[in-house]
Amino acid sequence: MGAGTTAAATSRLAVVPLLLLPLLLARGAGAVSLWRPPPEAGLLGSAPGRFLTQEEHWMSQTLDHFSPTDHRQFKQRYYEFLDYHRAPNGPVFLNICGEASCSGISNNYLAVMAKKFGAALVSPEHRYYGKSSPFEDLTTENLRFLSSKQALSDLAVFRQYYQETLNAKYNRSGADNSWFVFGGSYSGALSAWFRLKFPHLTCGSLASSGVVLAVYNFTDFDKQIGESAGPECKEALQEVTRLVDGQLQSGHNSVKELFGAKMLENDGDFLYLLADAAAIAFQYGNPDVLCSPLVEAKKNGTDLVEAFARYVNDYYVGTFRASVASYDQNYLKNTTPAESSYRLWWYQVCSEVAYFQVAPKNDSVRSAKIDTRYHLDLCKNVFGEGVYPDVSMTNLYYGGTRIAGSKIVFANGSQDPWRHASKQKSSEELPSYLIECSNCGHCTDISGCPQAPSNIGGDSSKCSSPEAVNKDTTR
Ligand SMILES: *[C@@H]1O[C@H](CO)[C@@H](O)[C@H](O)[C@H]1NC(C)=O
Ligand SMILES: *[C@@H]1O[C@H](CO)[C@@H](O)[C@H](O)[C@H]1NC(C)=O
Ligand SMILES: *[C@@H]1O[C@H](CO)[C@@H](O)[C@H](O)[C@H]1NC(C)=O
Ligand SMILES: *[C@@H]1O[C@H](CO)[C@@H](O)[C@H](O)[C@H]1NC(C)=O
Ligand SMILES: CC(=O)N[C@H]1CO[C@H](CO)[C@@H](O)[C@@H]1O
Repeated sequence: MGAGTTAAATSRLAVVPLLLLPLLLARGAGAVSLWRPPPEAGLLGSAPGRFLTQEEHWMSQTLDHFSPTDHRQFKQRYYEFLDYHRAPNGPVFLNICGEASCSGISNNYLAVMAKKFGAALVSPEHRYYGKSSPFEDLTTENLRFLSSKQALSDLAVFRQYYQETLNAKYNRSGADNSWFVFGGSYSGALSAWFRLKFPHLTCGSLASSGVVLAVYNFTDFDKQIGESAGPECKEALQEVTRLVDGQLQSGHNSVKELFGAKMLENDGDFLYLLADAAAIAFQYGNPDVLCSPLVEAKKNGTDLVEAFARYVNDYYVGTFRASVASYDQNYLKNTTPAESSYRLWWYQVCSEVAYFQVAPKNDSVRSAKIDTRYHLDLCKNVFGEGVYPDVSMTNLYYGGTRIAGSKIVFANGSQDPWRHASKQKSSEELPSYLIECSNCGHCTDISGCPQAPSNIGGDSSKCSSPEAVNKDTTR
């Protein structure tokens, strides 16, 4: 291929992520991976048209990239979609699958862009998740190769492997297409870090809600929930917390029954479920589903805890398909979780990035019982002694918000509690955008709002300020 073609493709690509169009669509297997809890099947199910392809491909991957003597391999699953590829020189869009099973290439906004730019779409599954686990038994000992660093090396090896596959397909040797990486949330961080660590393997990166800053005591998370909720709803949520705390304190475990959570014997696990349930409304752009009934109940004097329980049962569990059992530390101890990501993500939290969503000292929305101790106890109880998140080492290794890469675009949703772990300040080499509207949550730039339940081809008119989401920031 001519060098001129590559350069042209590269400069056109530089424009791609600047089009913060309404992207809309599918969480889960797409560019967006759900934070916590990770996506489980249910939400979109097998809605027709959800995927461009679900045909599995496999490559042999190195288990430990940092040992010169350990030559063990495992099978890594990936997907490819070449229908839009302008052969042979069109770019390759690498969509990084994050902390969940990766079930195909979604027919989402990235697909729209791939069509526009004549790009090939490829998507490898993250090691350990889904069907790409090196071990059947996920003991703590066997989890030691689960880290963002190993995952980034997987991506580098995959990138080279797939380039050769493409070259073979097109009868070329030594050719190099332009590669652009995409990701959202944790995979958004991976997307930024991949460009940082392997700048010769990619010409640019989109880090949608990319959580590049590992945070030990992540109090800003809860603070953002309060801000996103607004004064009335925040007060109602705080009252729910006070009431539930009070009932637990006086030994009234029956409050757990209201939430279908009798199995959560540990009060901390139960309170975490409630905190997550509230957070998710803002994280995924559905504030009214939570706030309207709560504020109304507060006004008309009906039972607030019952109103909140209805939201948790109907929405968080019913619509969003959250798993109550996944909050149970005994469940997280299970080392044979058939394709369940909860234990795996907690391992990454407990060993590398923390993001402990602790209650701030003052004015917290969640129960004060969700503190640093709760998280450390969970890590110890689930994984044993010696698993500890060395957050300062993680940030030293990647740079945190001082990441010194280039051609990485950061985008945050204004209501998303995760935005405080993303890049703070925009710069020429690392432009950062804040997409502001009342229901702009996690990965809004590539998913639209609200994101749950999501519908294929989504609709930016459901964003409170479609113009903010549709803003064409190309200059
Ligand atoms: C690649 O080369 C083989 C053998 O020379 C030939 O049969 C095939 O058609 C070629 N494929 C392409 C895409 O050019
Ligand atoms: C996190 O919070 C705990 C409890 O307030 C405190 O003891 C600890 O020093 C904090 N750690 C960091 C790194 O901020
Ligand atoms: C009070 O508000 C709750 C929550 O929206 C609602 O379910 C209930 O019907 C209301 N009760 C009255 C008496 O208006
Ligand atoms: C605690 O939060 C309240 C409500 O936001 C605020 O008015 C108060 O000043 C805060 N107190 C401290 C000690 O920060
Ligand atoms: C915490 C936060 O909101 N981070 C940043 C997201 O991006 C915008 C735009 O650059 C920044 O202003 C925010 O500080």
